[in-house]
Amino acid sequence: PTAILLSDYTPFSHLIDHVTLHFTLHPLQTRVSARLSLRPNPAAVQGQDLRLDGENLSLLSLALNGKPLAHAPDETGLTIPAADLPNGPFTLETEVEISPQTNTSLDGLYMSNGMYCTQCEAQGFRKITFYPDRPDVMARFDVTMDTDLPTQLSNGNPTGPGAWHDPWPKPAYLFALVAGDLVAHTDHFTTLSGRRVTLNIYTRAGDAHKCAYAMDSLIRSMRWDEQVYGREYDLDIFNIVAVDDFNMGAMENKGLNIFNSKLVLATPDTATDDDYARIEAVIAHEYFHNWTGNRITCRDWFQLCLKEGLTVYRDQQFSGDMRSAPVKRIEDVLALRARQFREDGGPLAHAVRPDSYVEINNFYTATIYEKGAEVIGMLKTLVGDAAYADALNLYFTRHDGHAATIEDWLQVFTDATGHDLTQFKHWYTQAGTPHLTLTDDFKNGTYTLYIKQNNPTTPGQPHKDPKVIPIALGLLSTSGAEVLPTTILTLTQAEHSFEFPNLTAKPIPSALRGFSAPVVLHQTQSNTDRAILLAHDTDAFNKCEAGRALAKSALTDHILHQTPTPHDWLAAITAVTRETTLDPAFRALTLRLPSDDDIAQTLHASGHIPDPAAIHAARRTLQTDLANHLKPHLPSLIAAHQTPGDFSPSAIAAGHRAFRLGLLSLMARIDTAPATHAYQNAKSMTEQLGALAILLDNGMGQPELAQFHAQWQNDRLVMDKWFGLQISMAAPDHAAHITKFLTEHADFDWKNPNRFRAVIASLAANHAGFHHASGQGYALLADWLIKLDPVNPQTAARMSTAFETWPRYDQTRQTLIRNELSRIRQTPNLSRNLGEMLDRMLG
Ligand code: BAL
Ligand code: ZN
Repeated sequence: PTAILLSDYTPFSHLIDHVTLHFTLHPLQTRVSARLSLRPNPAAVQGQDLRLDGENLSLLSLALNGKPLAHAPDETGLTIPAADLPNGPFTLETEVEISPQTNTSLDGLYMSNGMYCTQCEAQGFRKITFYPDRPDVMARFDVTMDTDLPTQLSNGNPTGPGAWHDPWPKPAYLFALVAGDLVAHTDHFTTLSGRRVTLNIYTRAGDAHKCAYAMDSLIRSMRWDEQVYGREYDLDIFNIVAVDDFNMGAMENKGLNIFNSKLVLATPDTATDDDYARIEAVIAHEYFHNWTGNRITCRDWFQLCLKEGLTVYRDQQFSGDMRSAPVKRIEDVLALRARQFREDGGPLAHAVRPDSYVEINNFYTATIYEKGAEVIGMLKTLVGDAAYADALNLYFTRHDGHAATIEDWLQVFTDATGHDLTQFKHWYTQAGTPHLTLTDDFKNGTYTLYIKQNNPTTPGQPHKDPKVIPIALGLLSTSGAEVLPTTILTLTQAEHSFEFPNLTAKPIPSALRGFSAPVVLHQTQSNTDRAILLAHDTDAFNKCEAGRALAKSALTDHILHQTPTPHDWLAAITAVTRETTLDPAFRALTLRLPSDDDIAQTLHASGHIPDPAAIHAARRTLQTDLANHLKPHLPSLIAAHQTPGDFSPSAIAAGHRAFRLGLLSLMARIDTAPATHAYQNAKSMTEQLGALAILLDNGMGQPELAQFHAQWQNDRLVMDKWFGLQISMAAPDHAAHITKFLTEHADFDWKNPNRFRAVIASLAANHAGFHHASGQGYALLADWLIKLDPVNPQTAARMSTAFETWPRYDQTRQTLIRNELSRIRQTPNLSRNLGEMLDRMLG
């Protein structure tokens, strides 16, 4: 398949003023009638053929201005030759037949538990009807449907039973239709200007009581977007539907968001605190898309970060405001490093705005989303909060109703703030994570900081220019006093030096406060300085980061030189753990050792070949040493962080639970009885699952696992957890075996993406198990990708990223992985999705 290039963009030949769709729903023979009101696009080359996209559609009839046409479609669409097209407005009518029941790709119109539903982003609409399936073609839609099912939903406002009118022009990827036997959890929201909006969350009967938190999150999101961004909702109704079979997390279709049910349904006994936090974030994310994505959409799919980066940035701000902003920032950065730095450092590295793709669904990545959000955070730091607000207001007024580009976005900032963003644009066009090296000296009362910037090569981009990098810096004295409050240093060149005069002694730098740029920082810091930062830094991110730096140096020293666990780390962590003035959520994060994959990434970045088994062993040794060091304090701390009374999903209550589980996990290195007791007395899924994880991690928990199954066997979302936990907590020697065993379980419904991910992604997440020297983990993943690909290519391609880190490892593992990648590549009729991923990984 040929690559699509950004440089090939041309406007579509025609504009579509209006679309009327009628669906006669049937599992195997759904009929879709479409009437498109078209006219030549004055901005396009005149006299072109009309090319409509279409896949797996049986064309039943075709007429132009009421006159039948005999053109036959090809594999990817339908062409009406220019000779048949009027010069002015005209109407094109088509009728097609499709089969939702047999559509296992979960893309286009498909069925899930007897419900009809759609997923059209990025290119699913072409599986529903012949249409220019590209985001810059925006039209008003009217939709009607025939079905016996009582719940009949589409975009916009209802105009009658099963009839919907969407007054806002939209691209086809925002189209949605749902028909099912569903129940609604209903509430209302009155907007800033007094519009009363009906809010519904639709679920299967029996799940309606699990929607309260999602509804509360939606109402808070609507209010927040008015207060912080001045954005008001623009329809009479806002519907959300929870679907069990869904490739993504959720989808922002205009007025009809469709959600993976795991990101809607929550009760204290079935959802963990992490689930609650994700539900809040994703409900907000999809709602915020109404302005950043829907009212202003993307000109083409190369501009995906225009809506995704900005909307992630907005949902991160929202969660920070709803919860603890510093804790949220630490969590976001840990996730960024785990997913995006990993991607940026391997064969799948690509720019935030790529300039070529084979399959756009392969670009819904951490780089587009999370690095896309970081770039916006840097822009805000560089221009300042007030100028950022001005720029966003200009963006909303200038581009409302349009399909925009990154150039438009940057132009708005230049026009609103006067900043020249020519060099800043490299963040959008050049892939890879910058590495910064910090050195310093102190002479005659002047402290000098030297910063070197290095931008490693990435596939297809051998040359990189220096980037604009905002570094938030503070300086501390050796007694922990702040001698320089946070100051922004802006790098523009490969090397810089910054001088700080009039100091009485050499200070300790606290660089990259708040993680002010998505870069890897190399600095030689003594453990003494790190301990001072951990104890005294006023920046919560760097305070936590100092603890991680201590832990990482202890771990890498242990792995590379068998150095015993250093006392200064044990003492520093103990002090933070016992510091009652600190937020328990923060203490829980500080207590958590870097993950195995993080240590592997760190070792690789410093020129070492990571040994997964050695990393795993070292991490356990350090945990045990920390447990023994903290032992006298553990029982009282564990008792102090019991959350009394009724369950609250608040960040504060969740922080206590997270901290207590962290302490129980350490305690279990010495004695598992408290974890068993915690399991038996759990009052929430967080506590039940957390205690079970601790037991499994220590080779215990078989009776609890059986009890858990008996209790939850009828709850699909909880059973996903039961499947996943056994694999993610499995000892390295057993992980592949347990995974294989669970894939033979009667409840392993591998066509359900949540269940598939629960099992297969958990194997990939068990670093030492997946990378076991036997290669069994690699072979098992490859077998399942081959099996899933013809059924659900999007999910198969997504899961293949488990292999993206192959260049990190030793020659034997590299060969094992490359052999598996080649084996998958040789499978006949491999999808374009998985094929592209394998080609990029194989290089
Ligand atoms: N647009 C796809 C799902 C999301 O990012 O919201
Ligand atoms: Zn999004």
